[in-house]
Amino acid sequence: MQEIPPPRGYWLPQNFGGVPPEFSRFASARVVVLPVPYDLTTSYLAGTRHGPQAIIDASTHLELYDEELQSEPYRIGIYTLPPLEPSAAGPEETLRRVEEIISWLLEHDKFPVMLGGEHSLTLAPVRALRQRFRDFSVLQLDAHADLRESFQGTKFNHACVGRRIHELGLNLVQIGIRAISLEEAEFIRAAKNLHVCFDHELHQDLAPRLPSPRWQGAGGEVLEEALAHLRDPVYVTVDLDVFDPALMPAVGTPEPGGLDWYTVLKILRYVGEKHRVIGCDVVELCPIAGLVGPNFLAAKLVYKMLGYFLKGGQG
Ligand SMILES: [Mn+2]
Repeated sequence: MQEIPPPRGYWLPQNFGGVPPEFSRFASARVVVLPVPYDLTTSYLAGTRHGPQAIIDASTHLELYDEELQSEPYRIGIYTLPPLEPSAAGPEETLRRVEEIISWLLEHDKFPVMLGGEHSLTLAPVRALRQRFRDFSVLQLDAHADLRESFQGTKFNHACVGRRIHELGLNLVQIGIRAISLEEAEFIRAAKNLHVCFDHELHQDLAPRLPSPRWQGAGGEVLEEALAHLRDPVYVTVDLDVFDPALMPAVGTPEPGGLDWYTVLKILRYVGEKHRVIGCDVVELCPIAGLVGPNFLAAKLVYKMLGYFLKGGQG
């Protein structure tokens, strides 16, 4: 039976960005958004399974012109996949499904953008990219190092994703870290190919009132030093709890402190200018009913990343 198309007009686009049909077809899109509503191993507040849809809903209200880049990044083409069905069988099967889809996207030369869901998902795109690129760096913006060997009975817990990435032999740079265990602190001290920029180091420049001027501007220098550890190409994973929870309260594990909007943008713009970025994800949005600010922040962050990483829609 032939499929009957709906008549033209009067339809609100239900894709990331609310992008018009000519810029949201799979064949011509450079970017493919994969929503993964999964939060099986969440340990504190559950609900990140609602994150991807909240980001897509908020994204339809984005201004698609980027005044900083003076371009319209969506013109590169953004196709949005339907939400991936997580497996009830456990984390490994869900990760396998995501890896399969990301590999398929890479075969079609798409730039993958995964929307989580919990952070354990990041291992899947990283594994898929590893099949294609022998070596790359992973930049992780996060309040947590996620370097535990295992947590609550599984190695595929959100608290272990950094460790799983690192043991693939990839270079890992973490920024914004402000909650770790003793086990993780010892691991960080001993590990190679791992650079951790702690949040408190970034906030040292809050101390210009101290008697010694040597603290002035230290945050910027620390950031620059951390980013110098990245080697091409780069995968970027943003756990939204990297932000100050005053700005981003809608996360499962909020931590006081954290980065502000413009510091995160500065980091991402720098990475897009200096490096070839091969994919990214934004994870851990746990929407709060009636509070749309955090959802919109997450949606705008994704769109800013596309502008930075794909050269304002040119690359
Ligand atoms: Mn985190």
